[in-house]
Amino acid sequence: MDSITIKRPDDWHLHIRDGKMMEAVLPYTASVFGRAIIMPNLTPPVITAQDAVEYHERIMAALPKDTQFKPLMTAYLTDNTDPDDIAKGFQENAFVAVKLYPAHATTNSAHGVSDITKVDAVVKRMSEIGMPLLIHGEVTRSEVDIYDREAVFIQETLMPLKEKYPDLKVVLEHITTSEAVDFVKAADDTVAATITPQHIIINRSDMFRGGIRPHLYCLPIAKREKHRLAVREAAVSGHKSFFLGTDSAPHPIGAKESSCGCAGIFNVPAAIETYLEVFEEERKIENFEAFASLNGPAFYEMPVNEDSITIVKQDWNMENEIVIDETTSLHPFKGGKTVTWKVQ
Ligand code: OTD
Ligand code: ZN
Ligand code: ZN
Repeated sequence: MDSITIKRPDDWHLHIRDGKMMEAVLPYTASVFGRAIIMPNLTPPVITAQDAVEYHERIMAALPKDTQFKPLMTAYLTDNTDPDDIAKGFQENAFVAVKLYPAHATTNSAHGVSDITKVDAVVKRMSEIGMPLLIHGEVTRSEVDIYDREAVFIQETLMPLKEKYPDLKVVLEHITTSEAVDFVKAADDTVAATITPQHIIINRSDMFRGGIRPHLYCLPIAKREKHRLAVREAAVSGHKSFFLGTDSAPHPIGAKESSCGCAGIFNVPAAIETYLEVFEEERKIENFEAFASLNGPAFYEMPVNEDSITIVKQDWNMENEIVIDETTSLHPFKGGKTVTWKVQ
C-alpha cells in the first residue's frame, strides 16, 4: 500500500500551552486534525466556563488563517469546582468535558482533586447531563510504585466511581497497562480510552537504552513490554472504545534535559504518521480510520469530519530540534529518525 485516505482525524487529548509556545505548536495540529480536546492544565489552570471562553479566544487568535480546526475546551476539576458553572458551561458549549487530575499526578496538577469524594456533586451532575469525565488515571500516594499507579487507580477509584454512577461517560486517558485495556473492554459504551503514539512504541526499558533518555519520559510512565503489547493490540483492533489522543505535551529542551526533568513528550509533528506506522507493522491498516477518525466522534456524539486527508508512503527525516525563539527549542518524538509516511 503506498497511500491511504481517511476522514480527517481528531486528537482527543492535546496540550498546546499558551502564548508563544501555543503559536509555535498549534500549526502542527491544525494542519492535520479537524478537532482536538484541549487540556486545561495551564498555570493557572482553566477552571471556570469563563476561563475556557477566554482560552478559546486566545487559541482562535493564534490559529493559522487558512484552517477549519476546532478546539474543544475542557474544565480542570478542583475540590471547589461549582457544579452549576460546569453544567452551564456544557450547555453553552464553553466546554465539552471535565478533566480529572488527581492532585500532583502530572504536570501542573497541583490544583487537582485531593479526594474523589470532594467532587461528588459535580460528578453526579455530569452523569445526569451526559457530560464526559476525562481521567488521568493514576493514584498519587508516594508509597505506590510509579509503575503500579494506573492499575491501582482503576481498582481503587475508577471501579467504585463507575459502580456509583453507571451512566457517567468516562474517558480513561493515555492508557498504558493491560489492566486498563481489560477494564475498557469489559465496560459498556459509556467507557472509552485514548492511546498515545509513545505508549504503543516504547516500553520502560527504552527510557534507559544506552543512557537516560529524558525525551521519552512522560506520565503515565511507559510500562513493561507486555503492557505495551496489550495497549498496541487494543489500538489496532478497531474496537470502538479506543481512539486517538496524542497527549502531545511540549517542554523546552532545557526543562527536559535537567537534573529534575519535566514529564511530557512533544509528538504532534509526526503523530498521525507514527500511529500509522504501528498499524502498518501490525497489518491492521484497515482499522486505522476507525481509531483516528470515527471512534472518537461516536463516543463524544459529534459528527465525523466531512473532509479527508491522504497519507503517502514516503521517507522523511524528523528534525532534532524545533526552534520556538532565541531561548526555547523543542525536541520532537522521533527527532533525528526517519518517518516512513507523510501527510499530503
Ligand atoms: N503527561 N506531561 C503533561 C501532561 C501529560 O498526564 C498528562 O496528560 C504535561 O506536560 O502537561 C505528561 O507527561
Ligand atoms: Zn494525564
Ligand atoms: Zn495529557
